[in-house]
Amino acid sequence: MKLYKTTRGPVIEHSGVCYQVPEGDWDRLINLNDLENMLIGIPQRASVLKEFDLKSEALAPIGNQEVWAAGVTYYRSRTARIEESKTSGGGDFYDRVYSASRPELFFKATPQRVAGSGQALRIRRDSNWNVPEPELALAVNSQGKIIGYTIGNDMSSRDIEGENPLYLPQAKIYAQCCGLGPAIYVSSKPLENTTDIHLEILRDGKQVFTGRTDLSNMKRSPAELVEYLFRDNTFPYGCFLLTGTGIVPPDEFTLEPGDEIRITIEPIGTLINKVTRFEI
Ligand code: DO4
Ligand code: MG
Repeated sequence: MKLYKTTRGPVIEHSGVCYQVPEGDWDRLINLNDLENMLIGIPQRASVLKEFDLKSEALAPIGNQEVWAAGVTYYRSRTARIEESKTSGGGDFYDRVYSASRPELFFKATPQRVAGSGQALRIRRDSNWNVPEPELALAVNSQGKIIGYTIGNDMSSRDIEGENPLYLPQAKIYAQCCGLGPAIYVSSKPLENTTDIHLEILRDGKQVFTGRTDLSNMKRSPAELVEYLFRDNTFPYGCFLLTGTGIVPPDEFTLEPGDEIRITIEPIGTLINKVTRFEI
């Protein structure tokens, strides 16, 4: 069941048809104990939403939740970061965190730094090497239960992080640094290991990069990441946790203003964002 936050409040899409969700408060809704069953019952009870264009009315599926992210959970991310931080001597840290039992977890975004599908994401004006990081995002309620899945884009400035690993918050947290959406795929079942993550980048309508990975390449389980995140921490509204990237474009690639980033994870959908640099 796909749950959207829209200009008309929460909406579910079921077999191509949209229905209004009776609970209009997003934070309360995603923290309901029996969310999945409540949503499953809606098509029998509610009337179909008419004259409703999901594409133009959907917002980022976030209310007051914080966005966190895990790092170096894929071998590809470890290797790319060892390479980019070679001259700063940061490489050993990435190798160590890849094999340690404690994962790398970092704060990624407040809700106002998040862009939904169709909205613009930014690259920093003081960076010349920027990439999208396409990641499975876990929607977690205040009790630490994974209630569903969405798509995250952990936009990153590789030159800033590569200069010194301590610059990571600047490389990763800035205005419009995080894509999220288009919907939460609400499910109490874990996603299959074969679930594909696909990235496509278009420039002037032409493909300039494409890459894919799947969840079997992720070194840590979603449950393990959530368990660490909730150790000695509370999230009264729940939170989102991006699970790390397994797709890194070649070193000579950098995003440019005007590029379109498309990240697809079925059964969630496609998160589409254009890149800008200056407007905040
Ligand atoms: O270690 C730095 C960040 C890693 C990251 O964001 C990722 O692996 O996705
Ligand atoms: Mg990342």
